[in-house]
Amino acid sequence: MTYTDNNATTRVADEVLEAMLPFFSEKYGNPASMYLFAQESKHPIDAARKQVADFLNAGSTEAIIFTSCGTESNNTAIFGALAALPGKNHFITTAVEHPSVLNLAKELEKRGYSTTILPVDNKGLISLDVLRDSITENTALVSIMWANNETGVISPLEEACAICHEKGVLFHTDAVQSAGKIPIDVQKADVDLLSISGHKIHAPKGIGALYVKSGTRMKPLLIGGHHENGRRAGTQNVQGIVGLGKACELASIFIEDEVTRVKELRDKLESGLLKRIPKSHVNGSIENRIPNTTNITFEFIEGEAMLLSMSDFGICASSGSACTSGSLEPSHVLLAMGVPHSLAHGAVRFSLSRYNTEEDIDYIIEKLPGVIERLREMSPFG
Ligand code: C6P
Repeated sequence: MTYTDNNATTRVADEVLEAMLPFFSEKYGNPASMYLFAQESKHPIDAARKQVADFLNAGSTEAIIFTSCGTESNNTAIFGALAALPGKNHFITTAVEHPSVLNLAKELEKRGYSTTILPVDNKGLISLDVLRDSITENTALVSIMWANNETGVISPLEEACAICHEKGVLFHTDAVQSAGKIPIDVQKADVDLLSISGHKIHAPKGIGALYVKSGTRMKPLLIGGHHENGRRAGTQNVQGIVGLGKACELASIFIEDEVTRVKELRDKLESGLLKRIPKSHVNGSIENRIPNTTNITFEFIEGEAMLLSMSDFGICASSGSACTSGSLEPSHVLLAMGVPHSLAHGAVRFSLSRYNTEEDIDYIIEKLPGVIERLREMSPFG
């Protein structure tokens, strides 16, 4: 199998699995219990919190809340921050966010909030001037993703955050796709809230984290016991937390590989395909991108048909984000960038990880031109 769908999910690193194993059937105590056996699973949570805090340069472990996934981190950040600011009811986000933010914005509208959805240009970038002009006295929170999951385009994050702070507005970023791919320093970026997800960085599915800057007022999304310092109720997912901690430690080590070798592989894949396949082009900014992602439109092709044909050769990629696959609608991200429906339908996202090799890239470059040629012969537009 040739796996190039790492923005959908990643394989769990061997070191992560090894770190997690003792917490299934040996050290399975509930970390909230008093006896010594349970404390054996409490200390590893403290250690993992430190690993996550170090990875983000959070300064303090108190800034980290463990959640179940990126979606929960985004929901906690946005609902939680808005609930703590009842006097203000305006929320700003962008047209290219993941559904865990964009559909939440729609839900907020139903609940009486006013929302502004910032447009993007044909490279997938927001305008800082439009952001500045959109902020009102009533704006409570701005949420802008750090890197887009479909195109890999990186937002002008620090500048956007500075504009919000000048105007006294809280800033959240969905860093699910930038974590592990570009360096993240929450203190340098000065964000108030930041979401990450374990399964995008070689930890398992079912674990995520939210960074909350000290002093940021938040209401919990999940109400119940006093877990996570009263900020997220529910028995802690000890093995997942330990796995996320280890994955963060490894991500710091492998970031160098990501921005050099993985980037070179992505560039080789991209230029190899563009050279061999006529009528193909990259979607989104070429300069401002995370190093592992390329989103390519192959004209006169249905992305879904192409994914199935690629799958026959054991090649895994996606036509957009995994959670909207199966829907017949073209990607909202590409449409927001002004890509016409017909071309948005023919887009394929390849996303690499540190486990990809030169052989993977050579194999895709060898097989894809034939796949496209056959599909184009069958296409009424080809
Ligand atoms: N994107 C994709 O194929 P979860 O899966 O809940 O841990 O994370 C959600 C999420 C939030 N933000 C961004 C930017 C994301 O990319 C994702 C997950 C996957 O693009 C699955 S839809």
